[in-house]
Amino acid sequence: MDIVTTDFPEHKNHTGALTVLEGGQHIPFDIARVYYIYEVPEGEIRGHHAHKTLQQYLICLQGTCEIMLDDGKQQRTICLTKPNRGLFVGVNMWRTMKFQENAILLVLASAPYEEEDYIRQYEGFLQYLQEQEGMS
Ligand code: T46
Repeated sequence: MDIVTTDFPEHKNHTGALTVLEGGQHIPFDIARVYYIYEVPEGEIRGHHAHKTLQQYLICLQGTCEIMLDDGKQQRTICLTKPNRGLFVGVNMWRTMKFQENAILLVLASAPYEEEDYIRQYEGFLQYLQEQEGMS
């Protein structure tokens, strides 16, 4: 499984740090939606789904988020601890996110919210992957 993380440019001096993400330059898709997840109880796990078409960048703005990715064959866990580091999560990838206390996860998404794009049952995800393989 290929994992793509990007360290976005940081402008740092004695007054603090600023990170910039420019559409068309740092993010490989047009950003259609931004949302962020916060006030998650320590150790809570969210996600448990995959997307059929949605591409996203996940950025942990504060604290630590562990992102578990599963492509149906392999599993990888990526620990996001820096507010200028983004993790690309593409299609057909089962994901769960574990939050440390006070973590804030920012997500840049390639499309508006659409419940039909979610696969929320793991068995259904494996079946969907098999169907996709059969079609290629
Ligand atoms: C993902 C991970 C990283 C909306 O109404 N609009 C939205 O744009 C989103 C993202 C969610 N919602 C509603 C749907 C649910 O009633 O917010 C509620 C919580 O959503 P969900 O349980 O899907 O949240 P997570 O943290 O499990 O997953 C989210 C995204 O949904 C998902 O696409 O990849 O963050």
